[in-house]
Amino acid sequence: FTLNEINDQGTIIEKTFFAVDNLSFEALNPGTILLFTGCGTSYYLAHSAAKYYQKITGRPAAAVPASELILCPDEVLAKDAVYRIAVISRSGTTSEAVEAVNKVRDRKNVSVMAVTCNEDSPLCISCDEAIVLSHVNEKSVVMTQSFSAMLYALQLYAAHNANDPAAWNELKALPGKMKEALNLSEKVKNFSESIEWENVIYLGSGIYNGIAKEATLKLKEMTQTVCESYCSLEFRHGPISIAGNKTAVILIGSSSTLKYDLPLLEDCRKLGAEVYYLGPVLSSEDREKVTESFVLPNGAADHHLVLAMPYVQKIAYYRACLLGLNPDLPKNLTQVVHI
Ligand code: F1P
Repeated sequence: FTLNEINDQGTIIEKTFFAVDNLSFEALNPGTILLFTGCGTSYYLAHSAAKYYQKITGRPAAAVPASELILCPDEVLAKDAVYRIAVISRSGTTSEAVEAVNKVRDRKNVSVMAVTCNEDSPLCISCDEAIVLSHVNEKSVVMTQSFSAMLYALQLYAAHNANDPAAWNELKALPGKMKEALNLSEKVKNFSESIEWENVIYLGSGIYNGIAKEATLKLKEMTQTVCESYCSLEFRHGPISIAGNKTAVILIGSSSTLKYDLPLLEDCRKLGAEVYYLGPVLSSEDREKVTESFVLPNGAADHHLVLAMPYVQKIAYYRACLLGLNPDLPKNLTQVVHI
């Protein structure tokens, strides 16, 4: 299922636009903190969703694993603040996500919104509002198109709350660009099948940090490769000691931070690592600074961060095939975690 679900993301993103466009949302007080939460992939999605929401609306947002709301709610939720908690879960049945809602929804400073692909789930039933993407019906254990669709839906939600037609229009262009990205991302196959690397580091800052985290998780889930992710410049402060032969460093970047990020890649290269760039097109001078660049479709902007997903998902998928692993049957994992 996995490759089909990756390759179907153009259609899924298109349907997601219409699904969200048809919804109406409760207006939020500008002081309300949007707290995004989930488990695993859905938690990494929460990272990028929170950064994007804050950037577009100018309102406070953060991300926290659902388990932290269960284990230490008073360290997460301040008594004097007002929260809208967006609980993200493909299945809507992950027990930590459901229990987190039950634990905090009776607080008078908290309201809860479900973001899920399962309309009939306990999560939907226990929340005040929901974004339901019933057209996403993923069979695979690993989440691919559901990540892209739920992140995109939350970006549309952010543009709606910001009352920002320019952002909305940029987002509206995503489905077409996604179809292009699915073709361009085939270029990662050579990289995936290389025997030059054994360990991978994904770097991404701001809205791209959640993408870098999820890229790492995909590779771990499908191939059990040793891999880590960092906010890009954090890598110099200690973790760089693992850069060397057999390490691939992949920056998921934005044009606006290249003047900081490319010197870091050059430093990693001097230490023996192979360095890769995934983002909007580079100048010919900058292209020389990396081993290879995986270029997003023309006109890709920060609004279109979801376009990086087919590339990182295919890196994991093709690597699994090279190693003789079945991406549909990842080791030690089930589609839903119940505790
Ligand atoms: C979240 C999740 C996945 C992970 C694994 C188990 O599920 O933790 O991220 O890949 O397969 O489930 P959900 O709450 O989004 O349904």
